[in-house]
Amino acid sequence: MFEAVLSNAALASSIYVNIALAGLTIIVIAVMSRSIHDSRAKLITMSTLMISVVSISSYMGLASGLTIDPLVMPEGHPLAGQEVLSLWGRYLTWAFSTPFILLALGLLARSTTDKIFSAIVLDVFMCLTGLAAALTTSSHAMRWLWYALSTAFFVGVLYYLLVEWPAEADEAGTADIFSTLQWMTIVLWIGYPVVWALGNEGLALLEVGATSWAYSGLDIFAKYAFTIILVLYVSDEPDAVVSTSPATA
Ligand code: RET
Repeated sequence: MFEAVLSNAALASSIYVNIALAGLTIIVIAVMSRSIHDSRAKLITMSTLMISVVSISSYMGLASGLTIDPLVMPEGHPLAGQEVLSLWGRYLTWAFSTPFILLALGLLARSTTDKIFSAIVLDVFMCLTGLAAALTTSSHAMRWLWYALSTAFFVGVLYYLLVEWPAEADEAGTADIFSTLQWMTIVLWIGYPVVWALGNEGLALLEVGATSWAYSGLDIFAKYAFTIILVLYVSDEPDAVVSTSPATA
C-alpha cells in the first residue's frame, strides 16, 4: 500500500505536506510553551500540541500504507464491484485528535467537566461511526446509515459549540477569541462530512487524490491554524484564562 501512495502524486503530497506542517507546529508550540507558566494556560497549550502529535502519527500511518486499504464497494455504490482506496486511518485517528480540539475550546470557555466530557464522548463516537461507514462493504445502505448516525452525534457536538460554550465564554471573558475559533471550527468541521459524501467512498464525485487533498486542506486550518491562533492568545496569559486561586476567586 506504501507504493499506492507514492505512485499517486496528489495523494502522496496531500499526506507528506501534513507530516511537515504537524512537525513544524509541534516545534513552534513546544518552544512557545516554555514561557507559559500558569497551569491552566499551559494545559490549553498542551491540549493544542496534542492535536499535532496525533496528526503526525496519523499521517505516518497513511504514508506507510498501514492504515490504507483497497475495499470492494457493494452494489448501489457508484463504483460497485470496484476497488476503492480507503484512507480509513483518518477516521480512526480523528477519534484521538478532535477531543483535544474540543478540550481546548471547552477550557477556553471555562465550561464544566460534565459538558466537556459529553461533547468529547459524542465526538469520539462521531469519528468511530464514520470509520464504520467507510469500512462497511456488505451493504451500500448500511454505509449511509452509519453516516447518518455519525451525523447525529455531530449535531450533539454542534450543540455545545453553538449553544452551551458561547454563553460560558461570555461569562468567562473569552467571548472574542472563542467566537473566532468557534466559527472556524463549525465551518471547517462541516466540511468533513461534505467531503466524505462527495469523495471516493461516498458519491464518488471526487477521486482518491482530490478527496485526500480536501481532507488535508481542512486539516491545515482546523488543526495547525487553529492551534497557532489559540496559543498566540493563551501565551499572553490573560486573566480570563489563567487559574484563579481560592483566595482571589
Ligand atoms: C464523517 C462521516 C460521517 C458523518 C460525519 C463525519 C464528520 C467528521 C468530522 C471530522 C472532523 C475532523 C477533524 C480532524 C482534525 O483532526 C466522519 C466524515 C458528521 C466533523 C476536525
